[in-house]
Amino acid sequence: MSDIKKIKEEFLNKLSDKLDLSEINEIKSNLFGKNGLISSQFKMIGSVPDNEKKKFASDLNNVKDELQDLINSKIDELQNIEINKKLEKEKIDVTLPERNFIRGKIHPVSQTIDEISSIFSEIGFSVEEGPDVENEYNNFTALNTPDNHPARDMHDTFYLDEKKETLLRTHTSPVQIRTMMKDKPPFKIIAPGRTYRSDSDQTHSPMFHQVEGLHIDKDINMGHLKGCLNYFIKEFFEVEKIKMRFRPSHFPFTEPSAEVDIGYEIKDGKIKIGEGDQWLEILGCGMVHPNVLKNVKVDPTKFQGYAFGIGIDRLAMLKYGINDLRAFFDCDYRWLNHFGFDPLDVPTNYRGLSR
Ligand code: 2NM
Repeated sequence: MSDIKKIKEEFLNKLSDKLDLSEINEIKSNLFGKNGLISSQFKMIGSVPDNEKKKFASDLNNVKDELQDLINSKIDELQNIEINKKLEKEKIDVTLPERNFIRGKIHPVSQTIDEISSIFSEIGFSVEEGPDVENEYNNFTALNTPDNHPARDMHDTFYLDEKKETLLRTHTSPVQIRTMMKDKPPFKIIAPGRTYRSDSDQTHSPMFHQVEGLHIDKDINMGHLKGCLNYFIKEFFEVEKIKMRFRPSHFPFTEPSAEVDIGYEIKDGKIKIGEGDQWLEILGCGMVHPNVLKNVKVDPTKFQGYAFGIGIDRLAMLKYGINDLRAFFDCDYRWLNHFGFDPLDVPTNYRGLSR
């Protein structure tokens, strides 16, 4: 029997056994690898006598094709079996109902902060943040608040040490102080965040939220302040026109200072902002005191501007018809579910500021 025939018989026999993929691959390389049996036969064609060459080559090609086909079909078969096994194991029944899951809600205060940030960012304000734990200097002294000022009293401020050097910030003004100390004017920023005062009743929570704004540049005056606040209130309450009045007031860090009221009325048990003859106090503001600017190394003869402070929690209550402040921070899941905002349901006035 010729070598070619022997190879064929031997391997047809081997391939009739039950083999796994690695065994078949081994046979494949024994035959067709670089020094495989078939490959070696091909190298021998040159030394076959001329009159036998044609038949030798033709037989060799036939055997090669036959064994190759057989091996490839065996490999295919085994791979299919493996794929089917995997499919069987990983089968997903897409007709099953989904598992129960709870989608969280956005807290009304977070929603309101996002809306406020978005409204101010449209007129060029950027958002700054700072720590809740502040030092006495940034919270009071830099803000022209004298040692004997009632806001410094233990009954109003949460101090964190005996010497009254560290405290929980009572407003977000220290963020403005930090920003003015680290950068150069002009400044056009808002600072939203948590603030703390030793106060707790129907309308006061010891932790509450504030947004303060600051615009410092050359030739900024109270007219700019009025225009800015007028724009903000209209945007926030989504009304075309509002009634707004400035009442003289006092803050150590502004001169002159004012409190701002907006007009409203109750119609069908609902509050309407911008109409009626009732007044609602919503913020404090003024022109930044020259002493504050000096404290942060800004020359008050070259730069001046306005600042304002707004309580966020009450704005949220007004806009979204929530009447009990204390429920805000109870973390009652049912309350959150009712008053919270669906993260996937975007309100019409929400300008898409990413959190
Ligand atoms: C208010 C009222 C008036 C205020 C002042 C400053 C700073 F840092 F620029 F001096 N920030 N915020 C300010 C002024 C805050 O809250 C009722």
